[in-house]
This record gives sequence, structure tokens and C-alpha cells, in this order.
Amino acid sequence: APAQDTAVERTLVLVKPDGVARGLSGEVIRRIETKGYRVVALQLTTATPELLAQHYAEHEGKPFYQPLVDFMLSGPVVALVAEGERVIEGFRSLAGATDPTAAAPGTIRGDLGRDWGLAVQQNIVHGSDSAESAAREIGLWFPAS
Ligand code: RTP
Ligand code: MG
Repeated sequence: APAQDTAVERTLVLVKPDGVARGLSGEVIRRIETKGYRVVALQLTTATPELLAQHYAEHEGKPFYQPLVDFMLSGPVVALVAEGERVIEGFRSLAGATDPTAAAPGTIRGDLGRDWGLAVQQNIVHGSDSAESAAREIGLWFPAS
């Protein structure tokens, strides 16, 4: 991947309800800022079914879809926009693998998450997975921006 002439990007990060309930919002923000990214928007909010239907449209019909939506409605989330060179890939790297049991130590999910034997993986954070997803998701969670 290129190390020069890379554009400044923005990505949507969510501290999911498990992360907020466990008091890990500050730890997630600390890791983003310590890496050198900037937090340019930040909001504590509670999702709605309508918002989640759009946010997780790609997963509709999968077995974990309804448990995922129910989980994301179970409490407040911290939504933020992080900015920096290659931040989309960079935050995915900070977050680690989707399955927190398998996620590498050193990552948010690997250090702070584990499997709880529930219907859906509670893995602390979400991060946009492409430039297209980031633009779409920032528009959903920060409609004024
Ligand atoms: P995210 O979208 O939250 O950043 O996570 P991701 O890209 O690593 O994972 P994705 O495949 O987009 O799945 C979205 C979220 O659904 C839950 N999930 N549970 N088999 C399962 O139980 C399962 N698979 C996915 C996780 O919360 C995952 O982050
Ligand atoms: Mg995803």
C-alpha cells in the first residue's frame, strides 16, 4: 500500500452499547488519538431501528442480523468521526478481527473483548470498511455534516 501522497480520509467509528456500558468509550478514543488521528465529531446517541436498517443494510437476511439490531438498540452508543491519512484502514487495524476471541492482542477487540456466548458478537466497536461506506455512514449518523 502507498506510504506517500495518501489523502486525508474520514471514517465513522461507533463505540457499541457493550463498550459504552463497560466504560470503554474513553479507552477507544484514547487509542484513536494516540495513533495520531483526530476526532472531528463526537456524539452520545441511541440508535433507532430505521437508522440501523440503513447502517446494516448489507447484512439484512443474515442469521445474525436481528440479534445485531437488537444489541445495537440495547443502550447508547458513542458515534464519532475520526480523520487522518488512511484512517479507514487504520482504524480497522486498531479494532482487530470481528471475532473478539480471535482478534490479535494489541487491538481494541483483542485486548478488551471476548466471546460471551450470546447470539451476536459484542465486539465493542464498529469502523467503516471503505471510503464508500464511510461517506454513507457519516451521512447517516451525522446528517448535519
Ligand atoms: P463492524 O461492521 O461492526 O465494524 O464489524 P465488522 O466489519 O468486523 O463485521 P461485519 O461482518 O460487518 O458484521 C457486523 C457486526 O455484526 C456482528 N456479527 N456477529 N456470526 C456472528 O455472530 C456475527 N457476525 C457479525 C458483529 O457485531 C459485527 O461487528
Ligand atoms: Mg462491517
